[in-house]
Amino acid sequence: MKICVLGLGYIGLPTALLLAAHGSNVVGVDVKQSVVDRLNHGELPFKEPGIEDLYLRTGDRFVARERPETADVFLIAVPTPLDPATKVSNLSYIRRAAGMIAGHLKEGDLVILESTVPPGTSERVVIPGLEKSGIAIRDFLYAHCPERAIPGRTLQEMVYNSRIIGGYDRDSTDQAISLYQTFVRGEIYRTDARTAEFVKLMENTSRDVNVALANEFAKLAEECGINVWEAITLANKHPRVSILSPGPGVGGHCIAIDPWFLTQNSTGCRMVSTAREVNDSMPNYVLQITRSLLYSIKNPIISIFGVAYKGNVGDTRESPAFKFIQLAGNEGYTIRCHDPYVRDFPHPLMGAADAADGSDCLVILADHDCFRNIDPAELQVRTKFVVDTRNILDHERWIGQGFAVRVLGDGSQVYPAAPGEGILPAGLYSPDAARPVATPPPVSLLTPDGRERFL
Ligand code: SAJ
Repeated sequence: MKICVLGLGYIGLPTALLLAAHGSNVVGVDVKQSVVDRLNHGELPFKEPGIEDLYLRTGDRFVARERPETADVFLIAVPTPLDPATKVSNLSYIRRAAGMIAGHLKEGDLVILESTVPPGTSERVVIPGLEKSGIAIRDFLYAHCPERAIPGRTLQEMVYNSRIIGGYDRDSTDQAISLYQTFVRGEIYRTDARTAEFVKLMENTSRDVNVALANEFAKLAEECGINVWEAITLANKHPRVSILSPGPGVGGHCIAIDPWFLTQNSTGCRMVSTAREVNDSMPNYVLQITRSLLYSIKNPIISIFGVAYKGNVGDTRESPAFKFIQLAGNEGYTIRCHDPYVRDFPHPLMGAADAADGSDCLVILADHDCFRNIDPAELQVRTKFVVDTRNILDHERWIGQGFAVRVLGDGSQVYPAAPGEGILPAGLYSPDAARPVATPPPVSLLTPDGRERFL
């Protein structure tokens, strides 16, 4: 079996390598010559656990090219970006891939779309593009098999996650299932192409809405004098509750984008777009926290730790760090960035010690595990402020080194602390003593014995 995989990015390349490692002859196609050249010299364009070993297991069954060739199966895994101005999907890469395949399509070939697309794209865009070959659908096979693997665990999830396979017809679904069964160990569920498109978008939209809920809980907890992290842990003890974690915003190439694919043709849906707004507002919220610490420090320097869109990955696509950096820059702050996972970033990246040197506030944006081990005693900062948006630092250790720690979503400390005295509660702070100049309004709580207590 010869398979052509179009798009050698975070999904296409691992999929191509898995297919090759399980016995198929695979031609990986990418329009970027640099990617093709690097791969043909044994160099992988990005990091992902296990990918180098997998590449070695493909032997001579994987080769990279700039153009597709005649094959039995074509698999499309190209980007589907969002036009930021209109919030409408840009399907140009999909159209181009379909056009390239049309030049090589034969009767009986199978074409699979893995890229995430708005509902109806297979019928309205991809299949008509393939039919430009002169071969009508039913004389070739077509299925949409949306990818579901999470960056950082891509290979494991590609093998062990369940898959949804939506064929144009029964034969298409059967053939696609046979192909995925060569390497997928999870369950494979059958449906039609349009439902598969919709299911994928529902999955990511549901995650986005749930992160937005966690972010709103964080803001509410601060207003109520509660530590949201403790509250979420307790709420999640309920057998039917599973609240996600707040953070500086939602990034990545999927969850920040896919909800718009679902609603782009709709006129009456509000919850999905509201969740997007909530998540998109989080960098502003983190800046507000940072500003409240720094507002009277002259020419403040802030050090951002973690510019990747989430922990333990080097991917910065749609990272909330971009918006935070832009807003902080507009504020006049000098910005330093540190991220041990990221290779390319428009802002210069520095080592942890250099980034922190002379800084007035460390802002933790991505929850890289290695940040847990940073020794605050080794950082030569000017002012000992740290904003932890992921609740990952060992706060006692930082406090022990004289830092004032402000944790996103933690409004639990009623009395203010200066640097060296503990976790800073929500509120505005004077720069020298880091004491609130405006304390949060009193909050009344009912104690377990039914008495009212004012914070
Ligand atoms: N995030 C939070 N709090 C959380 C969870 C996530 O703030 O509790 C943030 C992350 O920091 C990140 C963003 O959300 O900025 C998205 O991260 P993620 O880990 O939730 O998801 P992705 O984008 O890495 O991968 C998602 C996955 N989808 C689902 O879990 C439903 C993955 O399975 C998909 O294959 C992938 O999108 C995709 O390519 O569509």
